[in-house]
Amino acid sequence: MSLANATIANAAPAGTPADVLAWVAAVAELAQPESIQWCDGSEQERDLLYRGLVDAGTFIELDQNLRPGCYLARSAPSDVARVEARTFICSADPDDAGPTNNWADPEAMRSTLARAFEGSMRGRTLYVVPFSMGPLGGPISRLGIEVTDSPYVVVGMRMMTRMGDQAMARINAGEYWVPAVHSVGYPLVSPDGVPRPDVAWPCNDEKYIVHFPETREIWSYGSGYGGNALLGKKCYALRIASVLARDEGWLAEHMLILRISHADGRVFHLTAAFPSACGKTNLAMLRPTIPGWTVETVGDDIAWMRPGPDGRLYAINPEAGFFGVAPGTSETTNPTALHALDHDTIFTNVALTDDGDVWWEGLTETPPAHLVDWRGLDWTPASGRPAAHPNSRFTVHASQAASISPDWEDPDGVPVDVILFGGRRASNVPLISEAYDWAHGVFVGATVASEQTAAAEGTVGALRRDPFAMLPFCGYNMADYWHHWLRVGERLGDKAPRIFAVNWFRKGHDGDYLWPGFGDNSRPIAWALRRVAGELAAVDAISGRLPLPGDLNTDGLDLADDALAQLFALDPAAWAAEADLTQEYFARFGDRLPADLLEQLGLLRQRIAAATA
Ligand code: OXD
Ligand code: MN
Repeated sequence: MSLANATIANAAPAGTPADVLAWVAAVAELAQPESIQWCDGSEQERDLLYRGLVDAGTFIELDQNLRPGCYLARSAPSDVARVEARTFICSADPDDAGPTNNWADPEAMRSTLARAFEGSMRGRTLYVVPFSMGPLGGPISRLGIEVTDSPYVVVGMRMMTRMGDQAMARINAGEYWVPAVHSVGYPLVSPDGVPRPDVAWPCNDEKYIVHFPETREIWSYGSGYGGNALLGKKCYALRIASVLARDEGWLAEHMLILRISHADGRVFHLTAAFPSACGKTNLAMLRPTIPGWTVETVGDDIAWMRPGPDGRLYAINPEAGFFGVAPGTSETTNPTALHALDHDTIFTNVALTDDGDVWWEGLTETPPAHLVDWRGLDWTPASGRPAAHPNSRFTVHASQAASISPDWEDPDGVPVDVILFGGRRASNVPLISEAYDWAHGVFVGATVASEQTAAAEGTVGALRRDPFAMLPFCGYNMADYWHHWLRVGERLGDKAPRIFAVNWFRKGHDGDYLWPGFGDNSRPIAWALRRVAGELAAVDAISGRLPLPGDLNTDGLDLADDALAQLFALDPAAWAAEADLTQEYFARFGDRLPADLLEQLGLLRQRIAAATA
């Protein structure tokens, strides 16, 4: 028995199943950590990890009077975001990954990973992190184990998942679990035994975020940041779970979940998919500006949805925390998120104030006169560069949001009434429209796009498609995923949620935004809910069903005279051009494209022709 095996046998809690022991032993044999720690999720364990992170210089303790329990981490400048170009789907057949994923040959990738991971944890501790995605023991929830050499990842997983003993107990009892292996790729001892000092944010220039959908495994190397490293989030809850969901008849989606109630006692649940940078966290913590409605947060990023015993679709939030973008979060844009961060929060790559607090662009109108920026450099308003990294983040337990719903941990989930799809569209797409039926809703989701606004992203005005906001997150062929959505809809029949398209970002002739957004997004949402409740009629139009004049509550809004007309304007010529682009885009999926979506394109063309005539 190797030394690694001996350490495992000593340290593994009694009752650890043989398959878990063998897997941890195999990873340890490959990565050669100095020691192994089986995490229990306790507060004592957390306190020790936090202390170690402070001692290592990874965590800076913030002023404990201003921000009790809060810490700041600064990543390496080369490790600040998810790396989509280094994210791989390794299915046996490239067509099973499809044209929107980076495919790599599974056998070749296994050799590459074996080389990268060999000795990658030398001199470090390998942490074994058992976790549940979703409330422990819930029928929609799933288990996993991440092994990682990053204590920052362990404390992040502790915030973002149900991590520790209780998850392990279920694995010990024989429940299904997904293995996830992570290394920052910065060994502290060379192959010939020479030690080197650690750095505050260890990582590697070579990065691999790898998914094996057939064996349902995750391997991540070289990054310590966010979704690259907290493997329960995008890697498991979206890429691997989308494959589980396809095989088992449910949906793993990049969607927030809201509970919306009216003073008259009616309660609705809504899920919504938006590409990154469309204000999803703000919507997840929406404060309605119209009377009578109350919004509570069930989830801010991911929804797992399954048909329930009554035939309706039920959603859980598989996560336990929020990993949100800090810049732009303020008392006006999202007071709920802001106050969730008053205590017990991990900040990454925000700026540090002179009194030991945090700051980011947008937090206050006037920046402080002096800061230490996200790279640890002195900063003043004259520095001419952001003080916080634009993708700087907070990691906080969901229960700290005042808006959190009493339902948020219901293991059975909440029944979904409405699904929203939104992109960032300066033109064409109205503020809100309702899909004609489920298949039309799938077409709407499949064609979600944002208009590129910066030349760096490509041609300004060109459409960047982000189907179902799942472009970087679907673990298999996107066309098969659309098939799957169509099948789920058939099964739900008339119990299916109603689908709506929204666009908060439409611009007027003068180039300014037409809609105030934020809390006023409650207005089109209230229209959708009243449609579902059967209270309102609608008018059939090119993109879907639109509100009748007067049905969208605009009381108290200071809109320009023709703003509403512009927000709902549908130009047949522009829609015809967009239909041509959709046809080109669909062609990428070849004969795997569902016939129903081509049919929907045909129906769209008919509506355009009718509006032109
Ligand atoms: C996220 C994303 O970080 O979708 O949640 O990019
Ligand atoms: Mn997301």
